[in-house]
Amino acid sequence: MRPAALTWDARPQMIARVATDKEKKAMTPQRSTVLRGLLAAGAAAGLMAALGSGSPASADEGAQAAATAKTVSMRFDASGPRFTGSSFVTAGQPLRIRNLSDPRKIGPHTFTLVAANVLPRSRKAMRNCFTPGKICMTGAIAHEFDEKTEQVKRPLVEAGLSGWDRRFSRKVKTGDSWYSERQGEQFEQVVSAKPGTLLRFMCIIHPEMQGKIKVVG
Ligand SMILES: [Cu+2]
Repeated sequence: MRPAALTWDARPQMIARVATDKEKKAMTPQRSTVLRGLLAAGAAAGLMAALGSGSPASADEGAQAAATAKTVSMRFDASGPRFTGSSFVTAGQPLRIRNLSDPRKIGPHTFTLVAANVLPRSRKAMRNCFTPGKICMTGAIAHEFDEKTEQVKRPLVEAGLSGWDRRFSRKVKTGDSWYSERQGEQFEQVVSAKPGTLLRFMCIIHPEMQGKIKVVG
């Protein structure tokens, strides 16, 4: 594991440099699958927005369609990149994640289950999220981000029981996570976490994108 982590050591500097380049040509569409560009988008657009609110996904947009899957959406608007969606989901039922934002504007997203102890809460923690041992880098490694090709080899990281249950934590360096780089893309699987669980989630590309959903019986 250590060699993989070492190759990431230069990443924060690289992100900062790319962010600067990106600012210069803000109107130039970035290559769609370049995580580097995404990180830049996160640094340039993300960290400036929504830091104060830290608002969880709370608008229960799935309530009116109780028979269908509960949904969490990835969005980007004047409030910055954020999650919106259901505040609760029934154990054993599907939870659907939708990417509604334009990757040319904000980059791709991940929906990554995380324990409270790895969630970056401060501006500084978000800025340092892509350093060894921190959740953004741990998650990128789990997704098998290839620095040479700049491709994500493993868009779906499935850990623990089948479905949404396993959270990345300080001790457990893997968890359930879905990577999306296309607008309109969606993914769903059942919630295998027990009733009573509070599932926290974040986007490892935009660390200020955070939310939580309660698992009910
Ligand atoms: Cu994101």
